[in-house]
Amino acid sequence: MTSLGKGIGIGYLIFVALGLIIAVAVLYSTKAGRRNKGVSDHVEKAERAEPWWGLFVVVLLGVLLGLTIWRAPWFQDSGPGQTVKVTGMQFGWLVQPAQVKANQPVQFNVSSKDVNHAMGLFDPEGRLIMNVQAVPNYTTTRTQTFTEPGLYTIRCFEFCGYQHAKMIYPGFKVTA
Ligand SMILES: [Cu+2]
Repeated sequence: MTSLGKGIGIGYLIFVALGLIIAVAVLYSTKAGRRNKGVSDHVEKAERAEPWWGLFVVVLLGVLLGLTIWRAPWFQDSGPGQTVKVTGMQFGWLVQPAQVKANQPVQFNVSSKDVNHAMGLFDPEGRLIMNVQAVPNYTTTRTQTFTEPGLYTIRCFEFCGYQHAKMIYPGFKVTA
């Protein structure tokens, strides 16, 4: 083990020990104490209401979770199922299909038929928005949601031979 690894290990142990000490201290401090004599009525009433407030919080959090979990990105990724297969080859791109819908996630499965290429994806204003290696015998997956309809361009971003500069695919269409 390197000295850095040892240091990190010891630091981690110290953190765990500190955490345990704090947890015990909190547990001890919140232990129910002996009831004071002459505690006022409204305090007792409030104490009786405590479980209901606890239930209220649990129900509220449950409702909020139920309302918002559907927006979590892992559901979006598997959503409407727009999948585009992009294959690079000397010297061009195969894009299937060449048209997708905006505002719905698109999964790109990027690969190559021969040598290493890279898929540089440009939006209609010419800004680079994605750059993925296209590797032979391997599929790289990227998910992208387009917000702007228009014609997008793919350019090769990995020098792959004498016509590398001609590997331009200008017609990837995003519809509204
Ligand atoms: Cu190329």
